[in-house]
Amino acid sequence: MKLGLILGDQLTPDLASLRVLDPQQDRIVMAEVRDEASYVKHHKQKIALLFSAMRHFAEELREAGWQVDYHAYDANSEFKSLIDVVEHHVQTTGAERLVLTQCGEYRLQHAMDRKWAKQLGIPVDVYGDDRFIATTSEFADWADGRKQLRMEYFYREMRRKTGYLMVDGEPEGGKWNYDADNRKKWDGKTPFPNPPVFERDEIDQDVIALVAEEFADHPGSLDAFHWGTTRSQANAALGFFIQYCLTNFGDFQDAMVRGERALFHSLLSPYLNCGLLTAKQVCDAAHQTWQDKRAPLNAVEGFIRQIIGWREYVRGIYWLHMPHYAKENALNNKRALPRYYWDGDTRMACMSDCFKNTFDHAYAHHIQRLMVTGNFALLTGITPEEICDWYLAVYADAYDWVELPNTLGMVMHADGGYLGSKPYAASGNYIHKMSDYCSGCHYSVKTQTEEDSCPFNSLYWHFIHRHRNDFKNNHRMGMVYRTFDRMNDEKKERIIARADTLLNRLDDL
Ligand code: FAD
Ligand code: DLZ
Ligand code: SF4
Repeated sequence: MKLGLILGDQLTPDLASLRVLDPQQDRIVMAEVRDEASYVKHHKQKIALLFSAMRHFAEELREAGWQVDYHAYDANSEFKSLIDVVEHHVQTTGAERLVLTQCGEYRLQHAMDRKWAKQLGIPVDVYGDDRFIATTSEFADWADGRKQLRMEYFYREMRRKTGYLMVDGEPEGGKWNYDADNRKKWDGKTPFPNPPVFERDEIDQDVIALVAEEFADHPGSLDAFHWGTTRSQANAALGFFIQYCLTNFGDFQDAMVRGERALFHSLLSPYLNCGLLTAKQVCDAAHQTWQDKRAPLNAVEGFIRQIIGWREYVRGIYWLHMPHYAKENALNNKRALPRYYWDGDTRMACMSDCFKNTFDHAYAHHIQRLMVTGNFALLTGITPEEICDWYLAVYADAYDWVELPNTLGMVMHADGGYLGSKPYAASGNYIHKMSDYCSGCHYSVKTQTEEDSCPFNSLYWHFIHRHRNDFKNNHRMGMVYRTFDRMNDEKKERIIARADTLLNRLDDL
């Protein structure tokens, strides 16, 4: 008899490990445990979503004929970690082997590889996670010999592999990438669909009460807990996106609008990452929309690229370079994370709106993460470890394999430009161009050195100035340095002095 361990982000019926187990003979174990629920201070909604989705999945498995032993969270349990639970079950069931699918996170996979088989006294069989489009070794082969990686080239391989938007070996429409069409500010007219709000069943209610009680000191609120927790709700969320959002997804992908949490984004990442939806299912649905002529190419290509391109690419980088990737700090940052990343209280309107979205919904869309809260951390030189822990804690979709390369690589440029060629540093001008935040802000986006000048403006030039040496060989930064050098010395000095003042009182902004 074998014991199959299913982790919280493996809630998929045709998971590799389930395919090799036999419901007649083998048993499944799933467990809510302290160590997984608190290795960072996960947002309350992230824990509630995961625990409830796990409990629903256990039901789904039982209905399909599996014998499932489920450990609900108990703060006083003698079992604090997954290995504690598994050890207990191996002893009580007499299992001869433990079977599982490769963990999403290095932390857990490494612990398993190092000590589980020895501690349990039985073999541990780990199967590759084939819910992803590319295997980790396929990615490693592609990356082999390349000094710098570029998502675009990997993405083209994935287009060829999947056949999405391909016609006779060529990209649909003649171009691989329609990103240039996807940078519009919101037009102020196109109405935003209201994201679905799911009804709560008894399992959800139990879990919400449990999280409120046991994780009261974790960030975020449970008041607007709207995430789906079952496969059918996740499917409904996908259907909603395809029907009401995809058409405008491309055009307004980079836009930000005050008080609007999702715009035309899909809100599907938590389901993809915990296994309630698969990448193939989501991309098939989007591709079908294109084939039925129900959405434009820039939208469908942009959406599919995020999944078979970016999502797969960051996972590849993660597994190729862990564990040392997590320690990289190429820009030698030393500053602590400002207070408002945890309490949300700042006069910067853009940051305040992103924090509100984050704490109310365990969500912020990509440009909010990249160009507002991420950009600010980059410009102010926050230590990569602190900002990575923050992103890992506060979002419902956050798992180390996807959060770390996005934060450490894409946002913080702490891998020295391995993941992306140029830092996404920007002044307030970019935020002003893409949003309506600045009109309602305490600070003025038009000026740089006044008492009420937008902090992003001088901090941007401070970043450029202090990292001249780091970027001296980066051709994509040449133009920025030429602009800086054309400023007269007095102006430069005033900007740098203003930024220094801000850096000395960051918590007060
Ligand atoms: P949409 O805009 O609707 O995009 C569709 C899908 O594409 C997403 O659901 C997601 O699966 C995928 N996707 C898009 N961009 C990326 C990307 N850069 N990397 C990987 N997948 C992508 N995404 C996570 O899933 N988990 C994280 O922990 C995470 N941390 C991030 C941290 C930072 C600093 C940044 C800049 C980005 C991070 N992202 C993360 C990527 C992206 O912001 C989210 O995937 C996206 O905002 C999720 O919302 P959505 O489902 O509405 O996405
Ligand atoms: C994120 C999370 C949380 C909050 N809790 C659990 C849990 O109690 N049990 C579990 O199996 N998984 C949980 N997860 C997801 C895990 O952190 C995730 O499965 C691993 O990190 C993947 O390597
Ligand atoms: Fe953000 Fe600056 Fe605009 Fe205020 S003025 S919203 S701080 S970019």
